[in-house]
Amino acid sequence: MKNMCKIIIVFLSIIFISACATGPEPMGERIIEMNIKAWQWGYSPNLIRVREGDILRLNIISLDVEHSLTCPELGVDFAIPPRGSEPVHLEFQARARGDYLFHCNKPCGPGKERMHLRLIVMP
Ligand SMILES: [Cu+2]
Repeated sequence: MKNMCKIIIVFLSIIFISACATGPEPMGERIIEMNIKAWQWGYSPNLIRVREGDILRLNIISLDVEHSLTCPELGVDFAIPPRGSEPVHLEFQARARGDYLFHCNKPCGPGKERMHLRLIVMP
């Protein structure tokens, strides 16, 4: 009898898990929320992979001076206030697949040319 109960529980669990499982979400329905740190001279994380149509919600802080998150190709030029400020929030949709490079356009020091965040938008 105990074995029969175990079999029924396993069977019902499989049915429940199958009912909960979903396939890939349709384009444009995923919201990707991430915390980004900027500092002299980098971003963390510095690589983000999303799918075409995803909406990115970035909560960004600086660990030191003023920076920016800038990508002319995506029409993004977003100032990041210096350390001690509240996080700033940037939201945009990854509309087209591609490999995008964000940089800092603020005069934050001699290493600013090394500040890059790569966004890969996959099909
Ligand atoms: Cu900077």
